[in-house]
Formats: sequence, C-alpha cells, structure tokens
Amino acid sequence: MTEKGQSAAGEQVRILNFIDGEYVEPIGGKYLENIEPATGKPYSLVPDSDQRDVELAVSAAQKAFPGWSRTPAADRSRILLRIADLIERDLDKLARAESIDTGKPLSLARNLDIPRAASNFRFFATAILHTENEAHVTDGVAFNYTLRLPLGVVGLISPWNLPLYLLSWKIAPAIACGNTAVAKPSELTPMTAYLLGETCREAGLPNGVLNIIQGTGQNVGSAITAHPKVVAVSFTGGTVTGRKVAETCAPLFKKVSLELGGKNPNIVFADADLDAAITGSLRSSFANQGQVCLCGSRIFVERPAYETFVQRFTDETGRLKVGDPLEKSTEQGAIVSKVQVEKVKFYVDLAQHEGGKVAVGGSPPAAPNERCKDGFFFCPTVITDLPVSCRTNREEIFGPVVSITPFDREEEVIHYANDCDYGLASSVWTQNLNRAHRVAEQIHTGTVWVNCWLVRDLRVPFGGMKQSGVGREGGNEALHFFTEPKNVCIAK
Ligand code: TXE
Repeated sequence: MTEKGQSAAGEQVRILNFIDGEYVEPIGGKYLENIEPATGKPYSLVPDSDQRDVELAVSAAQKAFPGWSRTPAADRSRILLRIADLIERDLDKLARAESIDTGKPLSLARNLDIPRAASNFRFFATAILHTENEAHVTDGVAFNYTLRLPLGVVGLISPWNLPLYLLSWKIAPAIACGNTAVAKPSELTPMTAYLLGETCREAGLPNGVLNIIQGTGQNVGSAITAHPKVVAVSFTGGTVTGRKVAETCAPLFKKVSLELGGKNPNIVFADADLDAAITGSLRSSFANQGQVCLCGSRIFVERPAYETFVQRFTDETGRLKVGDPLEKSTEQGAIVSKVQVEKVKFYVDLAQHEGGKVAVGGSPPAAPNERCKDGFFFCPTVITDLPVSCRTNREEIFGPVVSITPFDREEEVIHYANDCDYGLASSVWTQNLNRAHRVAEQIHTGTVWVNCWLVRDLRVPFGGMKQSGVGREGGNEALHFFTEPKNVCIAK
C-alpha cells in the first residue's frame, strides 16, 4: 500500500477483517467505500461484515481464551510492550493513515493519537505487573482472599473521532487482563485498526486473542453486543447508540461500560489568567475540529472579563488555519463526513434562529487547495447572545462550534453548567484556589479540569455522569471492569 491507501496499480486498497491472526475477506464479500474527508473521495474499501464474520471472530476468541488467560502476566506484559514499541516505530505510517482516514491534521495524529495508542499498551502492560489482591480476615473464623479473573470474550466498540487512540484504550486493558477480544472500529475510520492486526502479529500476540471485525454498527456492532458468548461490552460513541447497546446487554446480564457524548461547560472567572484561559479554550473548543467528546462547547465568562474574552477569543479563532490535513501548517483539518458537516451547518442555522450571533466562522472556508476542493471543511465558529438553555446550548454538535455566554455569580454559572443532560467533563479557569475547589465539587461531570484541558493521567477514573455514560475507564477502573472478582473464604 502507498501512503494514500492506493495499491501500486492505483486500485483502492481493500481493508480486511483480522480473525484468528489472519487477514480475511468478509464472508458476504461485500465492501463499503471509505471516504477521505479532506477530498470527499473514496480511497479504500472497508468490509461490510455481518453476523457470520462476528461468529467466526467470537469462535477464534473463545478458542484462544484458555491459553491466553493462563499466560503469566509477565509474558502478556512483554507482548503488549512490543506492540507499543512497534506502534512507535511505525509512528509516521500510522499517523498519516489516521490523518487521511479522519481528516484530522497530520500533526495532531503524530503528536496525540498515535503516541497515545502506544501509551495505552505500555500503561496496561505494566499496570498488570503491579496489581494487589485483597485479603480480609474474619476474626477467629475465616480468611478471605479475592481473585480477579479475566472474563472471557469481550466486545470493544469505538467511534471515528480518535480511532486508534480510543480502540487501543479498550484493547490494551482487555487483553492485558487475560481476556480475548472482538473489536470493531467505526466504519468511517477503519484504517489504523486494520493496520494494528499486522502490528499484533509481529509482536507475537497469539492468534485469536484480538480479532477485528470491520463494518457498520447495525450489522457488526449489534451482532457483537447481542452475541451470547461475548460476556462484556466496552463502548464509546453517541448517547443514542449507547442506549441501544445497554438495551441489548441488559437482558443478557452483560457487564457494560459506556463512554458517551458531552456538552461540556468551560467556565472562565474574571480572576483567571486570561492568556492561559484563551489559549486553553481555543484547544478545548477546536481540537480535532471540535470532534472530541471532551471539547468544551459551552463557554461561560464572568461579566467583567466577557467583552475582552469574546474579542480576543474570536480574533484568535479567526486566525486558526483551516487547511489540507497533510500540510504542516494546518491547525484545523476536515470534518469526518458529509453527514457530520451537514449536522454542523444545521446547528449553526439553528443557533441563529434561536437568537445567536455568529461572531466568527459560520460557514465552510474556500477550498484549501485543488486536492481538497470537495472535502468536508467548516470554519471554527463562535456564537454569542444565545439563550442559555436553547437547543444549541443543550445538544451535542460534535464539530467546531462553541457558544459564549456571560454570567454574574458563581451559583448562577454552576446552575448553567449542570442544567444539561450530559455530564462528561468541564473546565474551570480561576486563580482563586478556594473557588476552584468549591466549583469543582459542585459540577456534575466525571472530570473537572482546573486551569487546563485534556491533561490526561492514565491512572485516573475517566467517564461521565448522566447521559454521558455508565462506568469509568482508566487505571484500576479498567482493570476491574475487565476482570471478575471471586472471593475465596477459608475457614480457620
Ligand atoms: O456514533 P455512533 P456516530 C457522538 C457525536 C456524533 C454521534 C454520532 O455526537 O455526532 O455520536 O456519531 C457503532 N450497536 N459521538 O454515528 O453511531 C458504530 O459503528 C453497536 C461521541 O459515529 O455511536 C461505531 O463503531 N454498535 C463520541 C460506534 O458504535 C453500534 C465519539 C460509535 O458510533 C450500533 C463519536 C449498534 N446498534 C461520536 N450502531 C464520544 N463520546 O467520544 C453504531 N454502532
């Protein structure tokens, strides 16, 4: 394959499923076109797999489970560390593949997505070497110790915004703990998951431990979640889909982890370091074209700083360079799909109907170059003057659009922040430490960043409240999710 996913003959590359250590065609022989967002043109073919392919993958995972679950942690760890090393070795290839597949700037894929995928494997490879087992002595009667055993075959489903980053965030803890897995990337962004099969093979991961089935959520995702032999499902994606996953898993009593959407508040108090707040808010608003579930799409600024913040923030936003994702100077790449860019346009129109003013952006840019003339681009957009509780301020847009709203009192902004169905993440900018603690405690989100955004320590619990999800990922939370505790009680 060339860097752009074309074979030497110029033919589109066919992505394949990865089952039992082999690349295989989907049983039904059907493929979907995989579009490059920056050009709007198909550049590879992705298997349109179905339940039969999932069946094969589950069988392979079941067959691999006894051997893998009994493999000593130190040996599992060594293989995962090799995967991490190989991802780093292939950084350029993987970053380019991710950028082409998603439309994100190559620099972002190089500096964030792919390094984080390597860190995910390295983190869980070493975490399993440092676990402790609980023991409870029942006075004079018994001694208890708690085993943590792998679950069996687990299903891992991930979205398109951070493809390898989020899929590896599930694969690494799942297989580190001794489970075997059937994983499904988004049908919109299948390429790096496809390439990961090769990496796992080279690292010596035994056949069947990781199986990757490509295809739609309707055909493949639902077959994974409904499969009786898949005992747990870890899902990241939209809230509506998460509800479907939960509905399928509940009657089967499967363990489920759901990382869903967000409509995250970003609160700037007048006493904040305004330079830091503006720089941080630009990132939290527009990183990955705003297509990160953690992006702070509702900005609230305390009245004395409001005018200055809006002025400076919109100026900076207007200076962000929207361009060909493969160009070095590009800060904003393409939106993942035509559907998603239409959704962004819909919300910008809705915002204006709801009384909002477009302070900057609000439309697609001129084509960055000839190659990208049919690509899915949208200018980073700032909207002011919106009523706090309108639809634009409540519904997840998942694109480069933020609103800015003034506030006067601390209790008022806490109410605004919490008056939302989502509860994933928030940011608070202030130099008053007491206020930072006070506000952080009262905001209903799984993560509160104070004077920062997206600072990630892989040990901390990560996940959302309310409609942003169920359960937590990261560190011990992930090790617990992917294992079953069993207490052994020995009489004295
Ligand atoms: O997500 P989906 P989409 C949000 C964001 C976005 C919306 C929809 O608001 O606009 O979700 O995006 C698979 N059973 N987020 O359509 O559909 C699907 O194939 C099992 C937030 O991409 O939820 C993909 O692999 N699986 C998010 C994965 O689920 C199913 C990041 C996620 O797709 C399925 C991305 C089914 N019935 C979008 N239907 C975040 N929080 O990070 C689909 N899938």
